[in-house]
Amino acid sequence: MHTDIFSRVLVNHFLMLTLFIGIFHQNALAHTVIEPAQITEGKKSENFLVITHGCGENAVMGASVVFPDGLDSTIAVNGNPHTGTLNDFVTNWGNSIQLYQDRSVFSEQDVKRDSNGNVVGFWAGGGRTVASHLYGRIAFVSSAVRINPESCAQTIRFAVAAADICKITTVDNINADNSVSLWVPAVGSKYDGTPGGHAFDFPVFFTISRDLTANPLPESCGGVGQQISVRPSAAQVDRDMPIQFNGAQVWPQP
Ligand SMILES: [Cu+2]
Repeated sequence: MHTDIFSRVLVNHFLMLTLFIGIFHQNALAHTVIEPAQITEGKKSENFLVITHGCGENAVMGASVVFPDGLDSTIAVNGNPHTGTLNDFVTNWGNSIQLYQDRSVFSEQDVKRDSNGNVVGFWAGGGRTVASHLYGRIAFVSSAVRINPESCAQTIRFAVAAADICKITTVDNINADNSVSLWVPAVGSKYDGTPGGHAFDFPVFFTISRDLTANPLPESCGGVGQQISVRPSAAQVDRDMPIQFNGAQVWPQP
């Protein structure tokens, strides 16, 4: 009887411990990010998309990345909806991203373009995979972005949608069986993921900060800069997330 209770307590403790280690382990894992996550306006920057884990135990076979195009994006100023355009805060956002060709991680890659022909994202995939416990990085460059000198914008934070793909499925099945890891702003697209699921509404952020020396705040701002946030529209995410290769959609499965 005594041993029985003792062993039950022990088993309970062991379960608790496993649970805690599980939770801790999940928190200890980094999410996929852009590094550096913050750059200064007016300066070109060398960046990486860093893939930080697989989909559960599944290795990553490719990644798809979409930046808000600024055409039909949702803009907020200090958290309040802004009805004007992105040009009110950034004067040259279109075509700010270019991908480096580098086959050291995946064998194929290309940029994604909007209706104006501007690069709005990129993908990489095929060849070998990135092991679920290792990091992989995809190099890109961002050109000198300029903050509108007449605005009070101090930082512009872009919510970038990214997917690490471990299994190719149709769009209806992307959330099943550790097929993808999504870092997507939940804007109502097909790539929102599952509420409460891994990294739900936890996009990859890319922030441009104002160069307060070269581009000081106008006096009308009263010395207080604004935080601008830019999220892509659901229509843009749905249009730009799929990967086209040689004229055919290869992910999600059409
Ligand atoms: Cu994660």
